[in-house]
Amino acid sequence: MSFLLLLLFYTVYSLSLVYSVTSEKGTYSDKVCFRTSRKEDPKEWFCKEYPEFKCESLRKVVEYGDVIYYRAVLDQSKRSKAISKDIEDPIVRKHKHSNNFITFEQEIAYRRVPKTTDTQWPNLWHLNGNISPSMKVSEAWGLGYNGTGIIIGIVDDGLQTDHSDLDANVDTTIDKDVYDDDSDPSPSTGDSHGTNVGGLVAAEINNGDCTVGVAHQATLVGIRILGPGSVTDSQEAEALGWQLTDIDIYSNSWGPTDGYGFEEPGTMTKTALQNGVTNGRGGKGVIFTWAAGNGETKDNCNADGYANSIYTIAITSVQQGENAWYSEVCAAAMAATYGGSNQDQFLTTTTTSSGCISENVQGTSYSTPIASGIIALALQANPKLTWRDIQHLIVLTTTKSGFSDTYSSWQTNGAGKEFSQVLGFGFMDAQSMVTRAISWTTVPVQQTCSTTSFTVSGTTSGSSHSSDSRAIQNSDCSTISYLEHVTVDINFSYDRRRGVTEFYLESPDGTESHLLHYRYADATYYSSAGSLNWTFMSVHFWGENPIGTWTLKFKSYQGLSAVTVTSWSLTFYGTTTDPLPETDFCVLSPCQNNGTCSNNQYSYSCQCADEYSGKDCESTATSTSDHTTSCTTCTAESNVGRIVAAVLGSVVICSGGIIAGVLYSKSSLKVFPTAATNTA
Ligand SMILES: *[C@@H]1O[C@H](CO)[C@@H](O)[C@H](O)[C@H]1NC(C)=O
Ligand SMILES: *[C@@H]1O[C@H](CO)[C@@H](O)[C@H](O)[C@H]1NC(C)=O
Ligand SMILES: *[C@@H]1O[C@H](CO)[C@@H](O)[C@H](O)[C@H]1NC(C)=O
Ligand SMILES: CC(=O)N[C@H]1CO[C@H](CO)[C@@H](O)[C@@H]1O
Repeated sequence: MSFLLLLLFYTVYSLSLVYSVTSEKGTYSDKVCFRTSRKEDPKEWFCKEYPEFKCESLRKVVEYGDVIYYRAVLDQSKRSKAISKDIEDPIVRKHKHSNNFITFEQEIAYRRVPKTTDTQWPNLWHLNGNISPSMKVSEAWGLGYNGTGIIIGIVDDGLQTDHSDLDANVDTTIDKDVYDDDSDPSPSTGDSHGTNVGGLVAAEINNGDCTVGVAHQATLVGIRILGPGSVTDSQEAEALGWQLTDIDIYSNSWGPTDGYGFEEPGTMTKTALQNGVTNGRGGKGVIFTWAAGNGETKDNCNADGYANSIYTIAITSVQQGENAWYSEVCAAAMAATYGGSNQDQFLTTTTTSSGCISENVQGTSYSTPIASGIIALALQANPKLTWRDIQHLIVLTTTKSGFSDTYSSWQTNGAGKEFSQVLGFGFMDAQSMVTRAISWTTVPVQQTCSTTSFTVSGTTSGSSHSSDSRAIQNSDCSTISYLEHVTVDINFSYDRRRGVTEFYLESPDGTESHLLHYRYADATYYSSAGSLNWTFMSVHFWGENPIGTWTLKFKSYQGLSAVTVTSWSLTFYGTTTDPLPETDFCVLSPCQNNGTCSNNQYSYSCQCADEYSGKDCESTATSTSDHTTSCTTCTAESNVGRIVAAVLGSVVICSGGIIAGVLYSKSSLKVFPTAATNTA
């Protein structure tokens, strides 16, 4: 087969990961999903009228407003021929046009895999070990946050609920095996991935056992979605909406196969994600964290419709000094945490058969639960946070932190925020995140604007790029001045090798986001001509104003194909007013007790209360974590309550070494000229 030839052709191929082609097409399952226009509950009529289905299998899968999907399973025992994997079932064909149903469809099962890597290099890693930079998790614990009260669903290949390092934190009364449709999420023999993930989130502390989770007092709920076979849309939708009234965070370290393909959630799963952020957590929205994938910089997470959803938070990994070797190019990635690496250290976590493992614990599968744990600490610090508050908090409190990006250079976007094509806004800092969470003001309501579809009919020639620029006028999008996500629908075709297609989007501020770049495996497996209509998502324009000229550049890697863009359109998400709250950064400052501070993002001022003057606040502030220390006096002559050091996007240090918060503004402030004023 041509694969070996292409191996030589694509000389950069590394044998560290072996791809097996599983079909993007999927196979017919025994499940049928429907929507009905009948008013009565299907429980009253479906079984009676459709005896070809297992009666007890009927259930509601997802309900979002008046959109309700039900699922039923074909009964093999009532038929002589086995259900075919290749063709639509005759029973489905017979009923699909019945007036009872708005839709009636046999589900296709797709292959979904854990986001792990498989190499051999035993090593050890300790969460709170001596590593720089640090994710500052123990500092967040020191501030009193440990995840208590937060419920985290581990959506994976199961969870060993009686593991001695997890059992005290597991709630087995609301857990679920969606894959086998029963109430026990215990994994099959050999499936330890979900148990590895669970330990990183919430393994117990101080029990003399294995490891400790980032949110070691949080509650875990096992939701099994992965097993030996494929899974359907309704199963994924059920898993991502399971116990929506209780669960705060759904931690997802799985998805389509890495390396090649374009796969996205089905209609029901998309509805479940939107329902989760709309109706979960009492209307504040649940948090869906998602592993960005391990396809290395030879893959692009934008081809993974789960990671590139605006409703999920895609998390990638760092190793010492740079992005992890397996991290993908990812315009949808918001942030990174340590994910373990055979090039430095593996992580350590719980595993099945009541074990403890560090060998091979590397992958975005493992950086994602660490992020879920950090988010749990922030939700504990401020339970009012919405799903979008969490995304804004991540943008504000993650920074480059000295990590280089092995694919390209870091850039600064038009809102002054540094980002990388691989690492998003950078490395998560639990202390910053909880500190900023405490005094967070809910961001303004989300606005959206969509452009009409721009028709292009531009084709690339050779290796040079073609482009199409469109001006967005104020009248096109008057509701958004501060961007969050940008999605781009592109309808394109290629005359050969899909994976050589590349897309770059440039904003009016000149920020360039790599929506798609050369993916050698996709170019290998999809070698003939074709076309695709795909939605790409980027977080890189966060904080920018959408008004101005947007340019879509397209090309084919080394001119190996001719890429044609037929049409494209943009959808902007964001807010009308500045989402950054005018928070008092000195809220934790000891000076606060006897004065007031105010901040408008460009300048900062503090004022002592009338009766306090003459003594220096710094003298009583002893350590950065000692926030309860307070001064009784303050004076104009000293640095009372004043920011003494702050770099854009970094922690603000107030006088006395007190960390007051994280500064994010449009102009980079290094010096704070406004001295404390004294009324005395
Ligand atoms: C966890 O945090 C809560 C709230 O701050 C606190 O009451 C509890 O003692 C903490 N538990 C542990 C084991 O640290
Ligand atoms: C998308 O492109 C294909 C050809 O590549 C074309 O047939 C189809 O009409 C296009 N659709 C839209 C909405 O532009
Ligand atoms: C392409 O995708 C967009 C967004 O999902 C959709 O609105 C449009 O109808 C699609 N076009 C085609 C030709 O499928
Ligand atoms: C007005 C005011 O808040 N005064 C406080 C100044 O700080 C001391 C020490 O913490 C407090 O006891 C006062 O109440």
